[in-house]
Amino acid sequence: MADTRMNPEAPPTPEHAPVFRKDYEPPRFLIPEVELDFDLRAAKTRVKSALTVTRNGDHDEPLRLAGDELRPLSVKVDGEDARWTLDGDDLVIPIEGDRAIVETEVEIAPDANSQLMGLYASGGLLCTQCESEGFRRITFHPDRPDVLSRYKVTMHADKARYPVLLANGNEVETGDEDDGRHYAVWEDPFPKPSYLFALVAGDLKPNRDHFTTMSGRKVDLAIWVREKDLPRTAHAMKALKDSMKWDEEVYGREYDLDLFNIVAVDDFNFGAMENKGLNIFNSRYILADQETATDNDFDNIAGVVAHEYFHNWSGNRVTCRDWFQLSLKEGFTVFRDQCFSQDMGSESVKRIEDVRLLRAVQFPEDNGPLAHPVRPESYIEISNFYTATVYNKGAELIRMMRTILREEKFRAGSDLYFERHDGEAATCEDFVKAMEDASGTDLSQFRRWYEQAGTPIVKANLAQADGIATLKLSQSIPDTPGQSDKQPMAIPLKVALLSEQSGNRIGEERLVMLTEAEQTETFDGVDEPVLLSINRGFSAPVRLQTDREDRELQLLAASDDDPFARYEASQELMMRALTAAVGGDPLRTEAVVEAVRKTLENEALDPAFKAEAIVVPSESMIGEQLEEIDPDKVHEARIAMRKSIADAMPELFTDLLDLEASGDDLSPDAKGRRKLRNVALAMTATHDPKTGAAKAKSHYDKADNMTDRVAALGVLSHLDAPEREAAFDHFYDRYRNDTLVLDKWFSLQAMSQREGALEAVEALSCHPDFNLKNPNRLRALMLGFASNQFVFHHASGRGYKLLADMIIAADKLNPQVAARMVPPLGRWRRFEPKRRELMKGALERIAAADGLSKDVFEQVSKSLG
Ligand code: 0A1
Ligand code: ZN
Repeated sequence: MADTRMNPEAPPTPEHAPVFRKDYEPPRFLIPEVELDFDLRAAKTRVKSALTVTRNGDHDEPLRLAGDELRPLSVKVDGEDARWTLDGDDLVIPIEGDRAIVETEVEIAPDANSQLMGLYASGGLLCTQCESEGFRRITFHPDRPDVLSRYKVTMHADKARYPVLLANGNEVETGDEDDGRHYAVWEDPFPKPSYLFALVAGDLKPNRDHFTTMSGRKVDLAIWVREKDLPRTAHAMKALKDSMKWDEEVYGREYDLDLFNIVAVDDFNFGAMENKGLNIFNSRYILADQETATDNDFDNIAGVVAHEYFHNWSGNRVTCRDWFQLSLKEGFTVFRDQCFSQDMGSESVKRIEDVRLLRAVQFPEDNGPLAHPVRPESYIEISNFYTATVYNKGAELIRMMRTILREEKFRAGSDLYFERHDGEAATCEDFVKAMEDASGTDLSQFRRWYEQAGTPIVKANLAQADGIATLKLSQSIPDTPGQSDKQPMAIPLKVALLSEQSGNRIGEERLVMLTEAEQTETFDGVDEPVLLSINRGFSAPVRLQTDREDRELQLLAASDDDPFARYEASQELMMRALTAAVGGDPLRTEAVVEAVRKTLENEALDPAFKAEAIVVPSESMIGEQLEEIDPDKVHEARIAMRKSIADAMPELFTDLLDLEASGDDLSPDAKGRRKLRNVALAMTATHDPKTGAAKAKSHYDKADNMTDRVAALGVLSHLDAPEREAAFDHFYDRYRNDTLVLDKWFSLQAMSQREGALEAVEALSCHPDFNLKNPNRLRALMLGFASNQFVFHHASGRGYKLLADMIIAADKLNPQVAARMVPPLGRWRRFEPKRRELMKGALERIAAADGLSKDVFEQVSKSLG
C-alpha cells in the first residue's frame, strides 16, 4: 500500500496520522505517584507498575494508558482484577470515582530491543531511553509530558552481571536476594514527566567527585563507565563542575538533588539524555583523552555535558506541556550551552562555529521539504522533530530576545520564567510572556519567529549624501510547505559604520529593529566614505544580501572590529567568486587571495580565528547558494580556489606547519594553533600533493594527539599516494578495538574525495567492523558519506542506491536512526535534472518498501510531497 500513501491526496493510514498542536487538551487523569518494580533480565524483564490516578476535571471517560509492543499480563484497580480493553496500542480501563490505584504487569525483552527506545541492552548493560515516547515501551502509562509524578523504583537483578543499579533521585534501600540476585530502591522527590524516567543496571565503575553549591550543599557526582574507560572521564567531570558553577553564576540556578549520576553507553540514538539525576550519554560525548579524542571531541563533550546539566532547570524543573513545545527546553538549553562554551573558550570562534553549523544544517532544512516552524503545528512522529530548526534556530530565537532586551532584562525574564513555572509543564508562549513581563518590552511581533518557517532574506544597501548615510533594508520570508504569504518578522540587526580609509568604527554600534517589509535607517554626521558592517555577531538568523563591492568586503575582512562580521566578509568574498565560477564566469581569486594573505599576516589575530576565516566554504555550503546544483562544477570551482590560495603563498603555509602545540595542552590557544597548523597542512598538500603526502604522513607518524592524527589522515584521504594506505592501515591496526576511534576511520574514508572513494564506501558497508545496529557506526559511515557532496552525488546514482538500501535495512532495526538518513535525499529538487531523477527514484524505492516505520514514512512522504 506504500505507493498509495505516497499520493498526497490519499489519507494517511491511521497509524501514520498526524497530531496537531491545535488539538491539545489537558490530560483526563493525573498520576501523582508511580511505583515501579523491575525484575531485570536481558532476555525477559518483568515490569510491575502501580499508578495512583486521579480524575482531572469533570468527565466520566475511562483511563487510557499508552503502550508500545506491550501486552498486559494483569490489570488491577484498587487491588481487584479489572475489566480492560486494548484500543490499538492503548490500554483502556474504566475507573469509578475520582481516585484509584491502577496496577499493571508486563514483560519486555531488552535484548531484542533494537530500536534503543524503552529498556534495552548495550554492551552488557541494561539502560533506558524514554524521550519522547519510550516509556510506553516499558509499561502502560499516559506517557505525555504534562503528566508529572513522583517515582519510586525497585530493581532486582543478578548481582554478578549487574552489580550497579541506578535510577533517578536517591538510593533509599539495597539488599541481597536468593540465587545471587540483589535489589535497590530509588526515590526521586521531584515530580517529573515519564520521558525523564531512567534506570541503568550493569558492571560499571564510577569516577567520583563532588560539587559544593552556592548555598553550601555538597552534591556527590559520579560518571559511571566500564573500568577500562575510567581514565577517559576526567574531561567530562571537569565540564560537569564548570557547568554547575556557570549556571549558578549566570542564571542563579542551583542543583537540587544530593546526587548527580552520568552513565556512558555505546549504543544510543542521539547525543545524550537529561533524565533527572541520571543523565545517560552516548559514550562519544563522555570518553576522551589526548590519545583517542580530537580537540573537537573535547569541545563537544564539554558542550553536551553542559547541555544535559542545564536541562535540570530548562527542561526538568520546568518541562514542556506537549511535544510541540520542544524548543522551549531545547532552544533555550542549546543557547545556554553555546554561551557556556563561549565563556569557557574563545567567544568569537565559538560563535563562528555555531553559525557555520546553523548554515550547514538548519538553513537547508528551512529551505527544503522538511521545513517547519520552531514550534511545529503538526507531526506524524515526534522523533523526527529533534531538528536543527527546533534546537539551533530555537537557540537563535532566545539569543535574539537577549539582544533585544539586553542582558540584565533578559536575566530578569529568565528568573521570572523559572519562578512562575517551576514544577510545571509550560509552553513557548509562557517563556516569551515572562520575558515580556519582566522587561516591559512588547514581543508580539517577535512571536512570529515561533510560527513562521523559512529563513528570512534581508536586503541591505547603504547610500551616502550630504553627511548622511542612509541604510535601506527590506525583508521577505520564502514560502515553505503549508505556509505562504508570510508577515514581516521583528529582526534585530546590529549595525556599525566603518571608515573606509582607516577601517575604524565611526560612532557606536546600533541595534536596528527591522520590523517592516521595507525600512530606512539614517546615520548623521557621516563626512567620509564608510563601509557597512551589518548583522554583527550574526545578531539575526537571516540570509543577508548586500550590494557591497568586493573591494569593500576586502576592507571589512581586514579591519572590521566585530570578529564575526570580519569572518563573514572574507567568507562572502569567497562565496561570491565561487558561485560566479560555477555559473560559468572565470574564477576571480585576486581579492580572496589578498584577504587570506592579510588575515594570515595579521599578528593581532589569534590562530583559531585565522583558521576559520581562511577556510574555503564547503561544497554543500556553495550548493546551498545555487538555484540548481551540479556537484561536479561546485567541486571543480572549490578545488580551483583552494589551489589559487595555496599556490599564491606556499611559504606562508609551510611556515605555519612549525606552529608549536603540545598534544596535552588543551588551552584555547593551543587548540587554535593545532587548527591553523592543520589547515596549513591541507593547503600544502593542495599546492603540491606529492610533498604534501610525505608531510602529512610524517605529521601522522609524529603526532602525540588525535587531533593531529585525524587531520593528517584527512589530508591523506584525498590523495592518491602510497602514504594514504599505509597510514589508514596503521590507524586501523592500532585502534581496531576502540569503537569510538574506529568510527573516525570509517567517517574519514566516507568523506574522501579521491578517485575510487565511492567504491571504498561501498566496500566499507560490507566491512566486518561495520555494524548496522550501532548508531554511531552507521552515522560515521553513512552521514559522513552523505555530507560528501561530490562523491555521494556521483552521476551514476550509486551513492543514492547505497543510502536508500541502508535506510531500508536500518528501518527494520531502528526507525529513528533510519529516518535521520532521509534528508540528504530529500534535497532532490535542488540538483541538476539527471541527479534529481535518480534521487527521487531512490526516495520512491524507499517509499515502496514493505512495513515502513512511521518515522521513515513521514520523512520520505514529505520529501516527495
Ligand atoms: N533531550 C535530549 C535529546 C534526546 C532526545 C531523544 C532521545 O531519544 C533517543 C535521546 C536524546 C537532548 O536534548 O539532549
Ligand atoms: Zn536538549
